[in-house]
Amino acid sequence: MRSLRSRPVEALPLDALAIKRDFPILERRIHGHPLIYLDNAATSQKPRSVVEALDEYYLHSNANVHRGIYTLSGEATDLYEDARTTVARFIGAAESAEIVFTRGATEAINLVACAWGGVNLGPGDAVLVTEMEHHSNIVPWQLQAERRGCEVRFIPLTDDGRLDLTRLDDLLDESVKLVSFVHVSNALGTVNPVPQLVAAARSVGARVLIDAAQSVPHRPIDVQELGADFLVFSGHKMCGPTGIGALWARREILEATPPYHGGGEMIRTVSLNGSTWADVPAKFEAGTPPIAQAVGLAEAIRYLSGVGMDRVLAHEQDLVAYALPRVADVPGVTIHGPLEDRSASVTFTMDGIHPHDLASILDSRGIAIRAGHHCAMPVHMRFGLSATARASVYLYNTRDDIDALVDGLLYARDLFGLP
Ligand code: 7TS
Repeated sequence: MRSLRSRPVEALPLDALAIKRDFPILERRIHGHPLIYLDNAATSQKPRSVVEALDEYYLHSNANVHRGIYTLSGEATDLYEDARTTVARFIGAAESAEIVFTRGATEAINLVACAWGGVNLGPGDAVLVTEMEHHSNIVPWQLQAERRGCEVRFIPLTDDGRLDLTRLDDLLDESVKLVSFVHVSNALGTVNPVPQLVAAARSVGARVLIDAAQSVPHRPIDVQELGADFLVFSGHKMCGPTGIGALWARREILEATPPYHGGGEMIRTVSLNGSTWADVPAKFEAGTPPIAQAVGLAEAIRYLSGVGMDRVLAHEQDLVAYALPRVADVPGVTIHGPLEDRSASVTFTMDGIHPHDLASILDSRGIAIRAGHHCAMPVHMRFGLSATARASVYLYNTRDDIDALVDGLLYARDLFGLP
């Protein structure tokens, strides 16, 4: 299956202006200015082909899956299962049964925490996460800690926003049953050293979960190369619809894990005395699944594969290398997170202007950035910040967008009367 993955032979530069034309929303004007969308870490925009695939599904093939023995239901089932295969190939899974559709990364982590954690975590056990996690990779483990008496430990951060692995030996012992970490930080842009963390986890027999919400949309991912046990991501950050994402896990782990939610679709038999479960992945997909969303996600993957994930990554790296020194050169700006080996977002603060004011001044010029804690409060506490501003790029952003951002930051200083 891995050989079928779409990877261009060479990473020719992509034509971001042509790509921009595939995204109708980017033709909008906001307060009289062309929209410059720089909040891609929160959610991406959608190409026309994804919206058309949703339309086509609802207008021509809509039915429930795995149920009716009639043409439409068969079509909807094929589309849904084909989408699973498309996702599996995109991330190099060994088989499509290793893909569980969920509402997104958050639900996928909660599934692992509740279902896997329910039989693998107890008093005396620990889950090791990091201080740079999104709340969705902290809170589910804290809930398990309350329910099961296990402990949550945190790998601390260095001053430049990387994991401080010098503390790993103290934190990692045989009581750690799972090491769960973000591949690419949404708050700092840090790219974490997966091989090193996987090897460390293996040395104490722990399982590994990778939160790939900010990596699957932006770089080629091969779950077999990464070597983890679980990997999660969301469709809406990768040109797909909201309401769908995926958990990848090795088949034997899924088979050994009890169900998460109970209901239709996930059973083999039900009697008044008890029930038995469907095979994986259906065992984890109770109720009517997000069928149209799966169809849309598959179309998003075809779109991204058509561009080539190597080219998406190279384009974003070029944009961030262009953006970092220019944003840093604006008077009063501090960049947070590493300055090298980083991802597609630039997180910063500006002396004298609160990030929320900055975001609303930029909005008055049609520029959308995120301000706040980005669902990573512990990161902000670590650096003594209550909020930051974050500009995050995707395949349709251009150097002109970065220039507009920098002009907007200078304009904000003018407006506040700052030198
Ligand atoms: N993990 C990471 C690293 C994320 O960046 C996000 C969302 C999630 C998990 C949760 O994804 P969801 O689709 O289940 O909500 N991050 C952001 C963000 O940075 N701004 O808004 C959402």
